[in-house]
Formats: sequence, structure tokens, C-alpha cells
Amino acid sequence: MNPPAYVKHAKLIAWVADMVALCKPDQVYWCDGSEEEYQRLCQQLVDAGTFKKLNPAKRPNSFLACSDPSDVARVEDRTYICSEKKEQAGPTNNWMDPAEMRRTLQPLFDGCMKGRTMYVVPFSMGPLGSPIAHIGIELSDSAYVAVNQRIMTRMGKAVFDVLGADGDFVPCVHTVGAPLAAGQQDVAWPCNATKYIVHYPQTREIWSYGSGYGGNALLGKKCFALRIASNMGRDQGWLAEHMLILGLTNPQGKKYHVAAAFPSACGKTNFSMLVPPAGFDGWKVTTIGDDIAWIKPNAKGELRAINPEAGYFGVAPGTNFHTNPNCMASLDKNVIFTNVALTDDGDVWWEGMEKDTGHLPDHLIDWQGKDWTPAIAKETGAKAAHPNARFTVAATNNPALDSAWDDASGVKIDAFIFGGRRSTTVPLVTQARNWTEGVYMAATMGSETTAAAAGQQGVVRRDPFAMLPFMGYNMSDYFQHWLNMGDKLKTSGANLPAIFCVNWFRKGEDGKFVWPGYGENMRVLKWMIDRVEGQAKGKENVFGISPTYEEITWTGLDFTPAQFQTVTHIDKAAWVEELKLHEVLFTQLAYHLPSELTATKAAIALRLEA
Ligand code: SAT
Ligand code: MN
Repeated sequence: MNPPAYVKHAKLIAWVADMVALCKPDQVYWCDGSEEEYQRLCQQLVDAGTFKKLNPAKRPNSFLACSDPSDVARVEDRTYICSEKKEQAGPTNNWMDPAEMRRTLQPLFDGCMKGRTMYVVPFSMGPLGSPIAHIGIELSDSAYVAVNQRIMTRMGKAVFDVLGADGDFVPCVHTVGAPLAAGQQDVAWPCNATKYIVHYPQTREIWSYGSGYGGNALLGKKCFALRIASNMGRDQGWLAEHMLILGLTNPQGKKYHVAAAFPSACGKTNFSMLVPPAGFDGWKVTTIGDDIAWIKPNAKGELRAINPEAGYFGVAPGTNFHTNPNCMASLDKNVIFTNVALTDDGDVWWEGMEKDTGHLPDHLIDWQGKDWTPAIAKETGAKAAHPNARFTVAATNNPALDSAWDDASGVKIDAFIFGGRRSTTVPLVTQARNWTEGVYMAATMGSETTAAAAGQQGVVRRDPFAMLPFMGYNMSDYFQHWLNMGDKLKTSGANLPAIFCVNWFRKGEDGKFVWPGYGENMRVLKWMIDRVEGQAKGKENVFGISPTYEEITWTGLDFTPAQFQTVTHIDKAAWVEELKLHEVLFTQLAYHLPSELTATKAAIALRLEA
């Protein structure tokens, strides 16, 4: 129960005591982050039936967890931003008055950990002690959360050294919402049908109830690193973004850093681990982060970025040696898999792996524990792995890990990329002519929804900056924050990063993707670097600058000018419709919407008419 002697932070100790009094766990366990502890907790999860240990000859030190079928993704409609006023949360967030929310949660949290252990999980988002990093303490009654947090964050004892006696931390309370009565048998994946994922931006607190899954439960990720951190960033003059960060080194050894925003499950992990295709000898892509970037301007006006996470919680289905060889190599040991299928020899399998082996397995146990065979799949359409099945793996497993990934001062961002999943309308790549036009592109991004969130898939929704589910305050104020950041950097005389918008997902008349994607995206990256270096002229279109066919390096790929036309052409009629949808968004976001954005839209409309 008592904190270890190395915890010197009176306020933290008092808060934990308060939470123990509220949640009433049977035991309190302070995580130290050691390997011994990790092994012990994993074994405990095996004994509880939550984890299955995989065949060590096939997947050393790896485990499979299968969740309750009702608890497989983030629950956006149960996610709340409880700022003081509704306008501060803005029209894109669920809001409840903080006092009312506290009254709602109080009875739910009262005794919620009965019969369970409360794990005290100290973690740093970002390199320990980095000026860009911040600390959180998660209290959770889930050992699954504790072991995942050890991979996903810098978790353990050393955090208390950084925190000292009075350092700042974000308090995060998480419960699966399934107290156990005396003698009651636990289930393999406890959770509750009632779920609340609650953020109090003013007091920088996170309270999560009822789910054990991913972004609902690993509170360092979306809850802290995006929703709470976006508030910190606005107040303190930095950016918390849903972006991967990659390093790109050219054959001459010059290195660039690119941060790219895509909605969940649109290939950020693949892009961050990209292997350059044939014809790009001497080019190297290295990973700094695959999901989240914290970006702070330094004294020189450079934007310095860190990856606040220490691991990847990536989508397994679709991952194979063609789409992401570095990721497959990362997954060969020390992995926690969630909701993939189990093979008869104790390994894992998911849809997409048949592309590597050339055939489907004869038999599997699917993510719900049922028999799976190709015949059953054909008849019922049953997926062996849930479409949002995930792996949790340490960044240090990644063979393409950037040497600066753990650098406390971050890396300098040279370009931003914003990408949605759109089967029509949006061309392969466009560069904004200036910062404001870039912010406009990011603000009006649209994307077809994916399995990363519970609900209908494949419908186009506006997803500004790929932040729609992760914005911790009013979206329009966030646009303003980006515009202000540009102004500030300009006045400091710094070179602003270039801004590009991409769409890998355009489809042809046959309904198939036209652009080959994956490693071939290197061709687009190279054009971006040529633009940054002033070596590609590009051509102006109604809303930015796009490449000519000749400006793209095509060595090793058979991609005709006609195909290029299909993925790049701007259909004026479609854009007239698209602008109407921007108008719908701007009407929704009218409160505090920066006038620069409406002016940019008007300018595009004029060019469309011309
Ligand atoms: O479940 S998570 O929120 O962690 C993953 C995602 O949506 O990208
Ligand atoms: Mn994400």
C-alpha cells in the first residue's frame, strides 16, 4: 500500500491515497518498470487467462490478448472534454459541465476497484528529463495496462527522479469498471458496458471508466499526448499533433525530418518505416515516431519535434513483408498482440499475411476464440483477426529506428504532410503556397472512417489535422493557434517548414487503388525534398503546387502518364462540391473561426471559377 521510499512527492502520495479511498482496491502496487516486474505481470495475465503465451520458438517472449468482443476500439461517443464552458470544448467534442461530470463519475468510481489491484504507473511522455517531455501517473486496475504502458512509454522508477518533490504530472485514473465481490471469479477481459473517457482540460486530469482497450485505457497516448497536451501546447506555445515523424537521408548524407498527420489506421506506421523502392539507392528512411509528435519552437525559431511515445500500438491486419518489412521485423519478439488470431503451432496470424506465404492457414483460433478455416471464412466472411487488432512493441525493436529518436532536444521539422483517405477528388500531392494555405488544407482534410473507432466505417467525415477525435479544445481556436505559430516563426526570421497535402487512396473506375502506395510513397517524399531544396518547379493549380509527371522519379516503377493523371487531376466539378463541404465545416466551426481561412476559401473559389 505504502509508496516506495524513493517517491518523495507529497502531493502525488496524497492524490494516490485519495484515489485508493475512492476506488477501494484490495491492493496497491507501485510499478518500478523493471524487466522482472514485466515478466511477473505477464505471467499473472497468463494465469488469469487474459494472455496466452505464444510459442517461444516462433515468437519469443510474446503474448496474445483477446478482448471482450464489445471492447475493441476507441469509443468516440463516450469521450468527453469537460472544460469549464461548452465553447471551450467546441462543436466537435462531447462536452459536459465538469461539476456535473464529477457527480456522474463519483458513484461509478466509488469502489470500482474492489477485489482488484491498483497499479500505480509512473510514465514520461518523451525522453526522461527532456524540455519537450511531460510526466503522467496512471492509476489502473488493469495489469494489461501496466505492461502495455511499459512498452508504450518510459515507465518506471526513474520517472520519480525527474518528478522530484514537486514536479508537475498529469493525473490519470483508469478502471475497467468491474469490481469483484468476495470470492467472485474474474473474467479474462473485464470491462463495463458503460464507458466514460473524460478529460478535464483546466485541471489537466484524465478519468477513464469501463474499457480496457487501447486509446481508452493506455491514457498516455490519445488522452494525454493529444487531448490534454493540445491544451498545454496552446497555453505554452507548442504543438501536440497526431503525426508520425520520420528522418529522410539522401545519398549525399543530408538529413531531413518530416512530420505527417493521417487519421487512425491510414498507414502512419507503414509510412514511418518506409523502405525506399528500387531506383532510390542511397536514400534512407528512419523512424522517430509512428503516431504522435510534440513540437516546440526553440530559440532559433526552429520547430523541434519529439515522439512522446516509446513504442508502437499499431494495426496488425494488412501488415506484411510487402506493406511494411521493418514492422514485420520489429514483431519477431517481445510483442503483446491484441485481437489477432492464434495458429495451431502457437503463433499469431492476421489478414494480409497470406500475401507473404501465398496461402491461407488451414486452421486458426480467431480473435473471439472460435475455429477459423478458409471454408468458414468464405461462407461467413468471418475475420480471423479483428480489423482493429493491434500489436504493442518497443520502438527499439524497429530496425529502421532513427538514431535521434530518443534525443532530448528533438529533431528539426523541415516539412509537414497532411493526408486523408479519399477515393476521389483529392490529388496525390499538393504543396501549399504559404503557411496559411497549409493550415487551410489541414483544417479541411476529409477522410473515410476506419475500424480504429467504434461505429460505421468508410463514410467521409471532415477530420481537421487528423485531430477530430483527439482535439482537447475548440477546433477553431486550434486553427488560430497554428496560424499564430506561423506568425511567430516568421517574425523570428526562421524558415517555415513546407506544408503538403497527400492522398494515397484515390481509386480508378474499377474501384481499385491506382497509386501503389507503401514503399512507392518514397517517390512523393523525394519530390517534396526537391521542392524544399528549390529543385522542382512544380505547377500551380487552384489550391497549391503539384508535380509534373517528369518531376517524379519513376525508376523501377511502371506508372504511366495516364495513371498519373488519374491520381493527380483536379476535377473542377468535384472541387465545387468539395468546397461546399468545406463551407459546411466552416459553418459548424463558425465560433472563433480565423478569418484567414474563410479568405483562403474565397480565393480558391475565385480560382475555380476562372
Ligand atoms: O486505440 S488507439 O486510440 O490507441 C489507436 C488509434 O486510434 O490510433
Ligand atoms: Mn493514431
